[in-house]
Amino acid sequence: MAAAAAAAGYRAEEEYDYLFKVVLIGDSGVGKSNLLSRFARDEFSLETRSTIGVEFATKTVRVDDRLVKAQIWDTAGQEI
Ligand SMILES: Nc1nc2c(ncn2[C@@H]2O[C@H](COP(=O)(O)OP(=O)(O)OP(=O)(O)O)[C@@H](O)[C@H]2O)c(=O)[nH]1
Ligand SMILES: [Mg+2]
Repeated sequence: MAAAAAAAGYRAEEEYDYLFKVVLIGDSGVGKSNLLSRFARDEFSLETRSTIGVEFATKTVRVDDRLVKAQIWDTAGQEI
């Protein structure tokens, strides 16, 4: 199955050459969550709720011939 997929030019979803782990920090309302949603899902919302705790998204991009996986944490800027 894996060999057949490789022969057909497909790569498994979890496959990557490099893994980048990124943490977004900054004051509340500066746009961290929207920066992430734009990058991960190409979405933007004018009415975003303040993040509570931490959220998480991943996206794998091809850079030249390498697969780079970005694993991004989106923290809450709001002081409690
Ligand atoms: N016009 C404009 N509004 C933006 C932009 N980025 C974010 N916003 C708006 O700013 C508000 C706050 O954005 P968030 O992405 O929730 O900010 P945040 O940094 O995640 O805030 P916390 O989760 O509270 O830390 C939302 O109403 C967004 O729609 C931008 O590039 N342009
Ligand atoms: Mg947020």
